Amino acid sequence: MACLDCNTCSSDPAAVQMLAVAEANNIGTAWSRHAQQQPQCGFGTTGLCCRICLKGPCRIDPFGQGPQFGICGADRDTIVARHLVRMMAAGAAAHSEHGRHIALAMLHLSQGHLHDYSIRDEEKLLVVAKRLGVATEGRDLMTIVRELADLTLHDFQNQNYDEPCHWLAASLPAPRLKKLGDLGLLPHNIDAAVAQSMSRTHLGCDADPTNLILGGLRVALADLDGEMLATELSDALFGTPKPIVTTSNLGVIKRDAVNVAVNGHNPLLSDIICDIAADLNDEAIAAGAKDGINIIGICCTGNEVMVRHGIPLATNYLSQELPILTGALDAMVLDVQCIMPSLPRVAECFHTKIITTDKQNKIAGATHMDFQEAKASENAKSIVRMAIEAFKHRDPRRIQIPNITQQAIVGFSTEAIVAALATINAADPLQPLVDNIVNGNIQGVVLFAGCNNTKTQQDSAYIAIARSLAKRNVLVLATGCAAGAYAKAGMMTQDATRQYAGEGLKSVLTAIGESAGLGGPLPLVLHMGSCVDNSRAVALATALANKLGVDISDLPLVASAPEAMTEKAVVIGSWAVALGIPTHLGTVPPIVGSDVVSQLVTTTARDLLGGYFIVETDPELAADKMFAAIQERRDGLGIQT
Ligand code: XCC
Repeated sequence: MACLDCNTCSSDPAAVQMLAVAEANNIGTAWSRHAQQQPQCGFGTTGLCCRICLKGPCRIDPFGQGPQFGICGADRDTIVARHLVRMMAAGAAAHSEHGRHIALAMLHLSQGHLHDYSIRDEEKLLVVAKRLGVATEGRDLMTIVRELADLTLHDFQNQNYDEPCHWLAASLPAPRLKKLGDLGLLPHNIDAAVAQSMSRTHLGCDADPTNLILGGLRVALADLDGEMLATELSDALFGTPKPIVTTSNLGVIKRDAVNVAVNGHNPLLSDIICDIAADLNDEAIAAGAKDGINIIGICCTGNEVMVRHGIPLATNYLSQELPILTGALDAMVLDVQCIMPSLPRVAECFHTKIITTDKQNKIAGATHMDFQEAKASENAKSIVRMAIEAFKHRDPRRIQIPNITQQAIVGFSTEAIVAALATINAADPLQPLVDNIVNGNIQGVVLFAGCNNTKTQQDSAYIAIARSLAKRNVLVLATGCAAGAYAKAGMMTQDATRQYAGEGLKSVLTAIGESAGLGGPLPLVLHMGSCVDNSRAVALATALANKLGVDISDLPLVASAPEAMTEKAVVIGSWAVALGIPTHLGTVPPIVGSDVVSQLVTTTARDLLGGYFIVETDPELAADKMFAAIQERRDGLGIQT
């Protein structure tokens, strides 16, 4: 094992503790594998390695001394742009496949094929149905569900290039829709946008970097469509998140319980596991686990069940191997995305059962249970029973659970934020937010999204940037592994607000929190949900823009992904730019080998769309740059304070 200073790997003390266990037992983790990968390839890092055809790989000399063209004749700009577009397409495919899965579940529910699901939030269903133009008055609920599912699936099937995807068209502010439409960026069909991205980047196709990047933005907006429908339909099925108090970090694993972690992204199975867990408590107790079944979350499946049901979050992406090292994790249930293939190897050293559940996402060495929505409860029970069985094979001498937990107040969906504001002004809930932005108590809003990346110390930039901006009275929202970082670090608490918020922000969070019945301020960082729930932040921005009669690009709103890592993070950042949002990346994307592409996603994007990327690896400088972007927007709106 490459020797590591665990403190430089993660700012999370529980992760540091478990990394020492990994070192002592010679068990590989993402961090030791990162060390073994050094030095990483400079051509790949700058985007100058082309692997699109079998004549390659072709490499462009970044310094201009060696080859400047690939064998087919592609130059650095074409190579960088093509690979970037392919990353966006993969990200869009991932999010929208998740969305399709939910939409199909809705369809099958309406057809009477699913007995373990229902519409738990009828009000939400009716609101989104109306927004999408589905008639609701006096109609049977399942007829509405059926039409909404059909309309949603049309976004995957429409062949009329001039008809934009329904969810985008029904959700974005009019000026933004017009701008995107005029530039030809509104996708008509999510699947087609992904296929066209792959097709235009094939050898011998689109070689114009500008045209390629514009195509990339079209698929990025298709990704947003997929995220929107995934979020909204999941809310209808499983409930719209409301504020709830829970806990986070590895200390949520209980010595005397059967611990079952749900990891991945899709709530279709994990939500049912949460439902049925209590039914099997007696079996767990009979097996010797006096605290019964303990469900915990990892990554975005963790976020889904955390914001809806208050399930404790054990950890975020990068430390997903570490719960196994506690010796007390009995099963980890995997669905899709951001799952490390190393999990079965780590679990081999312990008793933990690793269970894959999606037939498109298997891992060698894991047990596969083919999850089917039609048998959801039955499948969920079998999985929990596997965990109970595994519990019997624990080695009590190897149990080391870090005694570290943090409280986390989570569940701030757009609806929950608006409801909290409505306790101040029922007739016009957004007005208090607008008033406080205008009077300067709130300077602006930042959305933290995105992953963990071994290129930086886990979670530390999230924490540093958020504290710096909160001190300057910027309201902080978070999703995905960003939200996981804040939950673990105790930044989703009322104490964090008291400690880190600037005076203006603190007064607003306190007024809203108290009026909403929280008995104190709102937490410093508002947990909006999983990665697809970045669409919630778009909904909030849209509501604000509509209220003010402006475009999203006029709002004092920035986004940040200090540890961007996946193709999904690339595509989220890209649609944020397309919506007009200045978007910070704390890891350097593989585009720096092309000045033309770098220019396109910064200066040109800004001129055309108002949004642009800010690449900055230093957290303090990043906070300064985002704050400056917020000030620029305030100036644009004529707000002087
Ligand atoms: Fe990134 Fe989205 Fe994955 Fe976490 S889980 S590593 S995409 S932040 Ni959503």
